[in-house]
Amino acid sequence: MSIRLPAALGAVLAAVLLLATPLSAHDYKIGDLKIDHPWTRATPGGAKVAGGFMTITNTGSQPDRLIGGSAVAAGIFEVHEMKMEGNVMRMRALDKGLEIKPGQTVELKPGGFHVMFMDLKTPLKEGESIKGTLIFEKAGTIEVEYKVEARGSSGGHGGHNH
Ligand SMILES: [Cu+2]
Repeated sequence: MSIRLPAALGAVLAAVLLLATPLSAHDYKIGDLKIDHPWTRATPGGAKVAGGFMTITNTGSQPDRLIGGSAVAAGIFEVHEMKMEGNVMRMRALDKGLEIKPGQTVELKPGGFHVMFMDLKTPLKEGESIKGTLIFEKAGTIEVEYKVEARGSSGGHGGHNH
């Protein structure tokens, strides 16, 4: 890099870049784990289930597992895996939790690993944040907030039952 910017201009650019960061970005740290942007989707009236998504990175040297958690609106919280079996999308609860190996980043996303809010007491509304926890086997329990995003956000929990 041979381009030199006056210091003042550099500062302006830095400020612009900071402003460009989406306001919805939020992340958490517990022990060696970094949890980036937990989110969920608005539920149509009466729906009793919703998926929760995030990215988890293990910066340590020991494997850990996401084994549970909670969300204020949900009576039941489970860690799930979803995958195609033939033409059918199937989902199952991960009884031993979701492993995050040292140095690994695991993405929980629609159509893949996710957490499941079940027995919802209130609908999830776009723009709200719902409080909850995530429980890791080694790192312990951390409080997080799930941002509620638009109902149609990528993929879906269609095609399978709870
Ligand atoms: Cu599920």
